[in-house]
Amino acid sequence: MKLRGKVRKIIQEKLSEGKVLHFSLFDPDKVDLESIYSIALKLVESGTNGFLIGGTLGVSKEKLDSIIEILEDFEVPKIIFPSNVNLITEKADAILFMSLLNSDDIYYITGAQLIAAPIIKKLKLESLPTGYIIVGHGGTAAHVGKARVIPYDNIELIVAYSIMAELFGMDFVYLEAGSGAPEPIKPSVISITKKYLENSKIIVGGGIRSEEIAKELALAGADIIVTGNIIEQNLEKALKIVKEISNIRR
Ligand code: 1GP
Repeated sequence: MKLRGKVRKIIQEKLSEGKVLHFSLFDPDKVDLESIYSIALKLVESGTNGFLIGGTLGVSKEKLDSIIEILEDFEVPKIIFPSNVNLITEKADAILFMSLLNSDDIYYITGAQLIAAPIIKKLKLESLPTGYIIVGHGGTAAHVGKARVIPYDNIELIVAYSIMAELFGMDFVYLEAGSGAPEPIKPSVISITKKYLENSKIIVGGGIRSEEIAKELALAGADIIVTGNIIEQNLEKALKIVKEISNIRR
C-alpha cells in the first residue's frame, strides 16, 4: 500500500505525457503463487504500469492478500479489480470502485457498492470510480453480473453508456469484452467513444492477445489496456504487448 493515495495522480501524469498505460491482470483463481514474482518482474521490466488483481469465480481474500504481498516490492500500483464485496483488502493501494452499468441487477449497479463503501472508507483505500460496461462476448463476468451485453458493433449504445459514466463523474469507463473473449472491443468503437468523452479515461480489456491489436486500441484512444489470460498462456507474447504499449506516444 505504498502508493495509496497516489494512484490516480500516477495515472494522470503518465497520460498527460502522451503515454498509454498497460495494466496486468492477475486472477487469483488462475495464478500460481510460486511463479507470480518472476512473472511480475518481467512485466514491470517490460513497462507495465499497474497490477489489477481480481476475478469472478473461485477467488478468496486469502489468495488476493498473498498475491498483493508478493507484489509489494514493485513500484507500480496494486489495484483491486473487484467482482464482489469479499475482494476488499487493506493490502492494496487502490480499488476500481465499479458499477456494472449495463447490469439488469441493481446489486451489481449500487448494491454491492453500498456494502463496500463504508469498508473502503474505513480502510482508507484509494477509490477509482469506474463505469464498467460489458460488450460482446462478455465472458463469466457478464453471466454472473447479469449484464445486458451490448453487441460489439452497437456503437450507439456503447457511446451512450460511456457518456452516462462521464456524466455521473466516473473517472474511468471500462469497456470489457470479457476475460478470454474471442474478439476484443473494436478499435473503431474506441475511437468513436473517445470523441464523446471529455474527462473520463477509457480502460479496455478482454481478449487482447497481440501487440498489433493492443497498438490499434491504444492509437484509437484507449488510455489503459488490460491483459489477463495472455500472461498465463503466453508470457513472451504478453511482454511484447506491454513493450509495444509502453513505446506509444500520442
Ligand atoms: C478481463 O479485461 C480483462 O476482465 C482481461 O481479459 O483475460 O482476456 O486478457 P483477458
